[in-house]
Amino acid sequence: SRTIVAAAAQLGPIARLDTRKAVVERLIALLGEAASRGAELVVFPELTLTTFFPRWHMTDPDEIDAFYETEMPGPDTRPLFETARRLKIGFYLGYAELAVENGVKHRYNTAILVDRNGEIVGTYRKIHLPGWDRPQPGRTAQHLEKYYFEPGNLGFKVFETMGTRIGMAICNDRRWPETYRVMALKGSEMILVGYNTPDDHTGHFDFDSLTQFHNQLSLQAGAYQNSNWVIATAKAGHEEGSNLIGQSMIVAPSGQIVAMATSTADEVIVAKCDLDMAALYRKTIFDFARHREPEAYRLIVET
Ligand code: CDT
Repeated sequence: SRTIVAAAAQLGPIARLDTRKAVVERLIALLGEAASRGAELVVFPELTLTTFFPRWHMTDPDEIDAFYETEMPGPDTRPLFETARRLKIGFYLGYAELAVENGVKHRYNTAILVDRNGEIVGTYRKIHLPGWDRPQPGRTAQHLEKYYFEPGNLGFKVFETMGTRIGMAICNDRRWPETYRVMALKGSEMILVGYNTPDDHTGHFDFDSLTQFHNQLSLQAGAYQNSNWVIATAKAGHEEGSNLIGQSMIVAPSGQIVAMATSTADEVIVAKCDLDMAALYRKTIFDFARHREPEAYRLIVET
């Protein structure tokens, strides 16, 4: 059967003053460990290169710009690409992107897919941006993704590469069923997700105390209901006063978790993914062509 050995390379906290160079050294170490355990594809978190800066309300443009990448790879990230090429390992990397489109600056929460030759073969810009576009009074921790980013303009694409069909999502996207379904309808077999999830992300203790359960629930349901492997990777741990959950995991198309991180530090988890498992569910309970009833779903896209 067709298989790919995939890894989630969870990162522990990144401090505000940590340099890109120091972070990339950690990524290279994780890549090396993943390769030594047989991985062919490694998934890094959302906004991998810096601390999770949307927790702060910054107003100085230079201070803000310092968190974004204007080229990929750039001088700091090139060693990661070179190592991946040498190890023949593909990767997913999330970062803050400052793009100039038609002469206008745009800011996106972005992930790229790099193949085993070190070439960028796919780009995704986060569509579901959680939080607010201005600071919320009374909250100790802010979540200002709508202030720092605009919604992605590339849709949910599926990339044929590394012997499979891969889709990408970023953090909050994983909670929305539409994310997985659009890519599954395009034939994805694997969905890669990086995330940063603070344990107080809603500000309501009743919900926040269920944060890890909701992480698991979303990823397992997304995998099963869409017959996809899901590789989900956290940035975790105590980061600048925020507690980010870990629980990086690899979920099979059956919805079963086949590997999960046990720490909130830098940690690699690996699983051999049988890609034909995606087809198995799609030929049976989730045979979309035979069983879906799109006429009954119109409201979902009409409102
Ligand atoms: N990064 C990200 O999208 N985090 C959200 C939590 C914040 S909601 C205000 C998530 O869905 O995990």
